[in-house]
Amino acid sequence: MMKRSFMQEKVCHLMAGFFCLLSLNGRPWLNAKVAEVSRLCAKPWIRLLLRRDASATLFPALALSLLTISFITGCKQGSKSTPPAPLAEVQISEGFLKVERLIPHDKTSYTQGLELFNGVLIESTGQYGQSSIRKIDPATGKVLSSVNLEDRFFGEGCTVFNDTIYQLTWKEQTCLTWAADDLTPGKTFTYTGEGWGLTHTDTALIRSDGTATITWHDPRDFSVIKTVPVTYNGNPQAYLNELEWVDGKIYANVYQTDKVVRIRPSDGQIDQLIDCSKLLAHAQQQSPQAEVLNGLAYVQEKNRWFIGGKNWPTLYYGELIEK
Ligand SMILES: [Ca+2]
Repeated sequence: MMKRSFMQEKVCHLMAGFFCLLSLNGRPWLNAKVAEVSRLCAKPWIRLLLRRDASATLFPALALSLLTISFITGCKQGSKSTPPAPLAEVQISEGFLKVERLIPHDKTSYTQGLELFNGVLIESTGQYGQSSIRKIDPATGKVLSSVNLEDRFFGEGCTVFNDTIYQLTWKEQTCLTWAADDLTPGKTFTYTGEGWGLTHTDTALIRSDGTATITWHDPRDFSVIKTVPVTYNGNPQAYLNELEWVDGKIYANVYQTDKVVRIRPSDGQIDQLIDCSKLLAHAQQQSPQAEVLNGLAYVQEKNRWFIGGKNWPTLYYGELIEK
């Protein structure tokens, strides 16, 4: 529908009101006024309109039609001119891991990436001179195979895409790749910025870098597809670390906290906080060397999670429960 100007709309309303008034012509208290106006009008067509016999039949119909049109178009105009409603505040839910099983974990393993692939946990570990990529039996925690990285690399997040493990490095701006079945090294890619966490969708890799921005990469050449700023209650949320993509949302543990956040990838807003403070407390009870929470692996077919941390002696397996 063509948009009318402000003046056109006002004229429409005035005309509707005018005809409404005329439709009441015939009532004694208006007769005198209408007759007076009629005499004063210079325009013959207005005098015609003000004739009492015409107003008795024609004007009510005209008035009703114009008021109806005016009302309908006025409503539509109103809806167009109403400023867009502010974004509804994100309802941030809370959750926790209902632990069902404890799995032993190498407490010298500085966990930087964790993901389940074909029933085996893939873990990336960090620290210069100690970094590795390894495969772990999720039932026993036993290390099935492990390959050390060159001393110049500090291992970070990892994910498996098309049977290839992608492993970030912290400041080396290098993404290493490995064959998922036997850890044979593959080609490497470069990127700008730091490497922290890594996960993937059906078509892209998603990287965190310690800032409040996450970056989508093309798995074929690691070129940047897009970036999304992440916010919590409208404020930038930095220190996003290990990642996990589950049912169209990104889970990230926040460095130096015992929280996991759930991020909407469409706009980067955090819509859930998962409290892992009890896990950290338990891990530190078992081993004083246990550092921060870092490690999320989702078990799709069972809707369960493995959650771990740097140098934690235990991996925690269970269900995420929303409070
Ligand atoms: Ca992960």
